[in-house]
This record gives sequence, C-alpha cells and structure tokens, in this order.
Amino acid sequence: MAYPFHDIETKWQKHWEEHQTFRTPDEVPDDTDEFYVLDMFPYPSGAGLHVGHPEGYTATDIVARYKRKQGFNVLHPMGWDAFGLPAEQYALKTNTHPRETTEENIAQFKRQLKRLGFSYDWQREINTTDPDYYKWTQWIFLQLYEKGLAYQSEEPVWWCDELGTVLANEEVIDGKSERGGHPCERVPMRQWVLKITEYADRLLEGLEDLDWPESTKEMQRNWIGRSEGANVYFDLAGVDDSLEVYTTRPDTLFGATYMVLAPEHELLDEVTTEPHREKVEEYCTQALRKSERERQQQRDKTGVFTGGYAVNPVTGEDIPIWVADYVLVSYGTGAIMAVPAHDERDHAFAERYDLPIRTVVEGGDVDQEAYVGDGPHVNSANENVSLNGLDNKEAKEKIIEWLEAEGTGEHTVNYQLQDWLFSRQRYWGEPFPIVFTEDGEDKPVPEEELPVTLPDVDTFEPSGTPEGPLTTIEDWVETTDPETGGAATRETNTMPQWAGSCWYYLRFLDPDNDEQLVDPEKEEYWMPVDLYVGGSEHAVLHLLYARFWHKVLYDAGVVSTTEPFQTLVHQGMILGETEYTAYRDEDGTFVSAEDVADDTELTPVQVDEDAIAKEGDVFVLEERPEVQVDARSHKMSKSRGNVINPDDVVDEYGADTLRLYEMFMGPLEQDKPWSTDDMEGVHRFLNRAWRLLAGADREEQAVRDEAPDGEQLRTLHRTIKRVTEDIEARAFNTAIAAMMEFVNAANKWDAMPREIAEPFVLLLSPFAPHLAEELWARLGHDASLAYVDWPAYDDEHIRREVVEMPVQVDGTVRATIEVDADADEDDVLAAAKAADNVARYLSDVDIQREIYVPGQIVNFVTG
Ligand code: ANZ
Repeated sequence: MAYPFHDIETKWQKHWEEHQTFRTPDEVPDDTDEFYVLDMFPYPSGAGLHVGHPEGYTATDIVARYKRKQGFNVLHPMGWDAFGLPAEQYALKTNTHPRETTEENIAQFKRQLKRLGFSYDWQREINTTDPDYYKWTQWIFLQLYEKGLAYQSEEPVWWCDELGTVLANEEVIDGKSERGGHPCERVPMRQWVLKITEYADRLLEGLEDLDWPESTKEMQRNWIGRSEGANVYFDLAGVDDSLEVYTTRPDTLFGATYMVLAPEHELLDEVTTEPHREKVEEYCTQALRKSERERQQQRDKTGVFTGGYAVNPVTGEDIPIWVADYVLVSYGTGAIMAVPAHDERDHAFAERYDLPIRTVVEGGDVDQEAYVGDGPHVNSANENVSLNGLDNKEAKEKIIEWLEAEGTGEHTVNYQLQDWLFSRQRYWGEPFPIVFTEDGEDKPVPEEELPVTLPDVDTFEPSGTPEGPLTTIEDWVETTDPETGGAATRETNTMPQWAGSCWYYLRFLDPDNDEQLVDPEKEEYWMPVDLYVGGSEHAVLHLLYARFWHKVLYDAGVVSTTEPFQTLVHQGMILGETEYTAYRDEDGTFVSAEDVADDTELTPVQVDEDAIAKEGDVFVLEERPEVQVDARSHKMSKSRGNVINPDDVVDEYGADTLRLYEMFMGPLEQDKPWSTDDMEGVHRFLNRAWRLLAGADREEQAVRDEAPDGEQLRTLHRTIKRVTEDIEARAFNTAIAAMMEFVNAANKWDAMPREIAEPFVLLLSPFAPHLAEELWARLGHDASLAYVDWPAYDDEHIRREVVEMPVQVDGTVRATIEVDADADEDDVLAAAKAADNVARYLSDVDIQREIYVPGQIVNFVTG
C-alpha cells in the first residue's frame, strides 16, 4: 500500500500558501546573512513543463530549503520569460492574441510548478511582458542609448518575399524559409545595435573569479575571441590607395603571395579591372545570398581574381588581389594577406587556383599541407629587415617593430565578438523608447513617460514590408516630439527576447518598486546571485548578454557588483528511457551483432528492460547471457514517443517521488536516461520511510520517547554528516543514497527513538518536503519544519568507540577482544566465547558461570 501522497502533498502545498511560509521579507534585515538561489526562468511554452525543468528546479529548491534551515535569509524566486517568437507564430496561425496565449501558458506552468512543492516566494513573481516590468527594460535601453552604447546601423536581415516578412536566422534553412520553403534574401535594414564590443576585455577578465564550469568560461572566451596581431598596409599597384589587412601572423609577411577581399569590401570596385568586372560582380551577388555563418562553414573555398595587384611591403613584389567569400567583411579589416604555406584555408585556395606557395617557417612539407607550427624563419629578409632564424614569437615582435617604424603597419588586437544586433521586426517584444522627428532624428522618450506600451492589435498578419507589424498601427506610430511637441513617429522595431532575461535577477530583489529599477540597499544586500542553475544551451548568449548589461549598470551606479552570477551550474539533460536492441540472425536465433559476419542479415528486436542483465560494461539477454544487446538513450521527443510528462508522474507516484528520483538519477551536471524502474525504487524508499516514521503499519507507536543506543546514534550522525557534505557539494544523488542506507539500517531496529527520528525527518525535508512536513506534524509539531535548524552531527558519535577486554577462563587470561563501548552483555559474551584461544579452552567443558564486568573483564568459570 502506497502512503497517501496525494492527500499529503495537497495539504502541505495549501499550508505553505496560506501561511506564506516561503515569503522572503521585503525589508533588508540588519544582521542576517543572505543567500540568493536562482533558476533560469522558463519560457512558458504551450507544451507545458517537461521533466528537464524540475531537474534544475529541484536542485535549487533543495539548496534553498537547506540554507533556510541554516539560518540564512533566502531568496528563491520564479518568473516568466514570456516575450518571444513562438507566441507570435501561434498568433499568426490561430489569430489568438499572444497575450492570451502567454497568460494561459503561464497559468499552466505555474500550476505545474506549484504541484511540485517548490519553495518559491510567489509574491515576487515577474513576467517580462508586463508593462510594469518592461518599463525598466526600456529604462535600461535608455541608459545604453545615453552612453552611446546603442546605435543604429544598416544590417542585413533575412527577407522572405512570399511570406511578406523578415525571418530570424533560425527560421531560414539553406536560404529558404523553414515555413513553406520559400526563397529568402538578405536585405539591409536600419537596426539598433548594442556596443558589447566595448566591454570585450572586461567580459574576459571578469570570468577569472567566477565559480563557473570551466567549459562555459572557455566558450565565452572563444566567443569573445580576442586575438593579437598586426594591421599591415599594402600599396595598390597603379592606384593611389592602400589596402589594410589584419593578420595574427605578421611574421609570415614574406610568404604572402596574394591578397583576398571580402565581397562587400569597399575597395573591391576600385581594384577590379574591366576584363574581370562581370565575373567579380556575379560572384559577389552569389556570396551575398549566404549568411556569414554559412560562409564560414562551407568546405569549398571559392573566389575570383579581380585583375588588381598590391605590393607586398617587404618583398616589393606585386601580388594578385582576389575576392572570396571565406573572408568576412565584419572581422578585422575585411581583407587578408594570404600565406598559403602556413594557413590551411589559404593553402586549399592556392592549390585550387594554382597560386604560389612560399615557405617562410621551417618545419613541415608545404607541398602536402600548410605548416602552422613554430620554427625558424627562412626566406624572410630584405636589405632592411631579416627574420631568418627567429622563431614565430621573436619574428612577430621584430616585424611589428619594423612595420611601426616604417609606418606600414601596427600592433592590433581584434575580437570575434561583434556588436549585438538588438532589434527585431516583430510584434511580441518590448517597444523601443525612441521616436523619430520629421527630419529623421532619433530622440529618447523621457523617463517619466515610460513604459511605452505595446498597442493592441487584432490581426497578426505581417506588414508585407521588411518593417515589423507595428508599422501598420498608425495611431500608435504617430506621436509627438517630446521636446518640441512637433509631429514624430515611434520606432516600430521591438527588442529581442534576450532583453527581458538580461536583468530579471535584479527585479526579483524589488519587484514592485515603481520609482527605481531596484532599491540600492536591497541590491547591495542580495547581489550577487549565490547560485544560478540552468541549461548549458545558455553558456554564451544569455549568460554573456546578462554580464554585459550588468557591467553597464555597474558603470551607471545601479548595481554594486561587477558580475551578476557568482556560482553557476548547468544541469544535464534527461534523456528518454534506454532502449535495448537485440539481433536475430537469418535462422531467428539471437546473436551478438559484433560476433557475426558483416553480410549476415540481422533483424533488430526491441527488448524490455526486465529481460536485460548487465555484465560489466555490457548489456546481455538475461536468459542468454552470451548474447549482447545494444543499449541507447535518446533525447526525449514526440516523434520517438519517449516523452515523460511530469504531471503523469506526479499523478501516479507523487511530487516527492519525482523530485527525489530526478536527484537520484546521477550527478546533477550529467546527461542521464529516465528509468521507470529506478523511479519506482525511489517511490518504495519513500514508502519505507513513511512506514518507519509514521507508525502506519506497526502495532505500537513507531517513534518512542526513549534514549537511542550507540548504534542508532552512530547511524544517524553518519547520515547527517554525509547528507550535509553532499548538499554542500551539490552531490544530491549520494545524499539520497545515504538516506536510503539509513532507512535500511533503521528498519532492523526494534524501535525508533524520537531523538533519531526527528533529525532524520529534517534531513529528508529539502528533498521530499511534503512527506517530511507530514511526518514532522505527526511527531507532534504544530509549525512547519521549514525554519527548524538543520541538524548538526557530532564526530563523537560517529567515531566507533571500542574497548579492549581481557577474557579469562577460570581466572587465566586467554584472549583480549575489542568490543563496542556500549555493546550489550549478550553481544560481548558471544564475542568472548568466539575468540580463538577461548573457544579452544571451552570446547570440551561446561560453563558453570559467566562473569561480566562491563568495560573491564569477562570470566568463564568451568566445572
Ligand atoms: C595571414 C596569416 C598567415 C594568417 C598565417 C593566419 C595564419 P583570428 O585568430 O580569428 O583572429 N583573417 C583576418 N581577417 C579575416 C576576415 N575578415 N575573414 C576571414 N579571415 C580573416 O584569425 C586571424 C587570421 O584570420 C588572420 O591572420 C587572417 O589570416 C585571417 F600563417 O593572416 B592570417
């Protein structure tokens, strides 16, 4: 019989809500330490919660509940990242206002989260689509704007003529719209761009002191992509102009045998000679149809010769200028010097178009492939400068010095990071607080007029132009110049979904403040976030954008820390149940696929988990252990039919089981497959704990007011120690294993002393809070256990105290035994009789008397 989890869970969820158990006080206390534990807030999609959500949320909830019990003032909030494309696409399909869809989805998510018993302070709930919230998103944009960190620029967007709308990168696949497969092209559009590049160095340096996964830090470093090299100027042959290139290998300048311009390069027209013009233009038209990402990823490096030449500043040679789309206009100077001997891309290109390859660093065989390693320089001297014999680093330094002295180049730092394209041609996003006067000048909407709210619309059809749908709402677009009162129009682009999630962690500190984004006293008290948990898919964008805004807010004096998130953890992915495949050969016999010849026709058969055994690292058929089977776990997906719905699990096993199971699956950071069997095992554990502590199926009261013995104390204190240390290390799976061991041991006891039962219930409470509250109440407590002190362990109890005891037979010591200091008489006598030498003397005689002096001596008197 399962314990009554439905009744218990509903009861305690109601109790917490009615008593506002998890409300964090508004006021900053004088003397209580704070702990801010945050989840990445979800996008409330129509599909509802999936089992991945409760994974991270349970982890943070355990920490929140644990910290409260340690006396910390804990902030553990939740909200909704609710602007975004899916709601708008759904609106287009069904003509339902995105606000309606969003509200429904939020209600669904909230219901589902509440069912899982997370200890959020729901009074602080925020929603990025709420005008009271996005007022401050707009306010931050104004700070960026005033500081010159937001600027307008013509940037390419994907335009789909057939659909009459601009599309996001994700909506375009191979130059065709994802929806309908219509052709798309890149067209320039006036857009807002944020100068994140100005913060590149600080974003790099700030990573050093963060307690983040090293892989995430490395991804951010690569994304920022700082590189050091030189800009070098090449005179154009026959034209009075020069071409500037960026190179990380100026030491290879003597090996530069041709140059390449990006198709968008401004000098392309000038260097191209008449006989080549048509081909160059044709090539450029093709190239502009591709996105930068595609251009970087394509394997074939193509290009055409422009007819122009430049002069290599060290060799004096005329070298040909090509145009190729593997050179990007947005990086460096949009032009390169090509050194085919020492750069892989240049090597491939030179081979393809038969351009000269000249070795300038010794080491490899450049007839085969580019040599990119270190080595002594060769063929690198003219009458003024020689790099011969130097290694890469020395040569680099020397040539930069020489270029700088000659005025033909300089040391340069470059970043892969580009400024952040911050506008979207969409309806469902934050409007920009910007208007344009009649002569096209942009002006900020004054702070007191914020928020600029989204107008209501009743159709979601695209505008038919590259402008966003807001352009069609004339009485919204038309406004007045805040300074002169003259006619003006509103910005009709909206902000991207990242905007609202860039700063939401600050609003939780002070969600109802309509005077300030956040009260400085609260900000100083709570920030930075002590623990932030969310998916690794956010390793770069969200986590980099938020850091950028945070630093801007730091410079504006709004926040007091330079970084927002001190400790970061990514939860792993929960995969579908492992699928086992066995193979039958032509005769229908099960075989190990590895053992049969390649040409044997095999029929795969799905096998149930129950019919599988594990032998070492391999899975075999239980009945036929010589037959190996394949075990694979896949991502959960509708098409595979392996999606587990958290609501179903809660219906059948209860929220505590789901929480506990998701933590028990394995280390938090790891990807791990769902296993219904293991989940049922966890459910059985909770049932056992219930029977042990609630006295449900014992005749006598299960928990008694009697003193525990040493063994019981030892078991408890060992468990406290392990659970405490494991929570600190976020090793929740092993903490649960420790509690399981406790219950197994305790099941063998005759009685459960209250002194043991109560601390154990407290240990269990962060993990299975409903069950723990119910047990606590049944132990006679009126109030919630949420703020009852976390139990401390005592090493004295853990240490197994042993005493040495001499054992006599008829007054002569025959052995010395080690026994637990608090072992009872029967155990000691049994151990004494069993001791080697004693057993010998007792083997043929009758024992007349047994004398036992606790802690001192045992004497057997024989007849
Ligand atoms: C000559 C050279 C010789 C290069 C050599 C490399 C090796 P990172 O590290 O990413 O900064 N490059 C420069 N601008 C480019 C652009 N807009 N599009 C495509 N490639 C560009 O890489 C810098 C190197 O990438 C530069 O150094 C340049 O090629 C190329 F043995 O210059 B190098």
